[in-house]
Amino acid sequence: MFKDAKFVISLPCYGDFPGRGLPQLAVCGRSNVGKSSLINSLCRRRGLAKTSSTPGKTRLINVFLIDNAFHLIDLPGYGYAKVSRREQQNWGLMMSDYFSQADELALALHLVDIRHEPSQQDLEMNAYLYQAGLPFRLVATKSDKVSRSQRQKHLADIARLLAVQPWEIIPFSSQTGEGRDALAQSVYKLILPSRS
Ligand SMILES: Nc1nc2c(ncn2[C@@H]2O[C@H](COP(=O)(O)OP(=O)(O)OP(=O)(O)O)[C@@H](O)[C@H]2O)c(=O)[nH]1
Ligand SMILES: [Mg+2]
Repeated sequence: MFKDAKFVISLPCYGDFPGRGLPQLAVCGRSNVGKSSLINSLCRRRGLAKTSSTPGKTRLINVFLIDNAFHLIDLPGYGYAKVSRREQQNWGLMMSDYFSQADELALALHLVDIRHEPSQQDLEMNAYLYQAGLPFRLVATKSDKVSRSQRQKHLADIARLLAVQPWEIIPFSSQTGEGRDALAQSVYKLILPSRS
């Protein structure tokens, strides 16, 4: 688990980020998949990242400083049907702006909902991460919502569509805390090997 977390800044455009230099952990995924909840859960701080049952809550790039060691980047979610075309284009620009300039990006966490087959946009996000050669881990959120017997089938479907092995996907629940320690550990191992 992370010991200390501070909110740093909200950015409409990553190019403006003044705090360069530290390694970064980026969190991406569909709107409402549970990105902000996962951040709060990893940091054990309820209101750190704003969560909402209404999708599309996080429209800016939010940056947090974790353990004075790395930046955690909460990226705005995709796939929310009710946003205008203009906002969708704006989202695309924000993401390409981020991924093209984030030289310090050490690991991306791609979140998908364990209950659903990955969407077209999940596939596109996955293809983008592969093509850009970015190191990423898949996290299957809301694992409390599927029964034990359903879980393996859902993980196998996600793995097949997103071209990873089922055991590489981390099941996660911000409600029960499942996956939290495993995820925090692998984050530390991958982005700060000297500390773990
Ligand atoms: N049961 C359950 N609900 C969850 C879990 N994680 C998130 N939720 C719920 O899902 C909804 C969306 O969560 P957020 O964390 O705001 O999702 P987000 O991905 O940050 O959404 P955007 O900011 O819109 O992109 C909220 O109602 C959460 O309470 C989980 O692990 N289990
Ligand atoms: Mg959010």
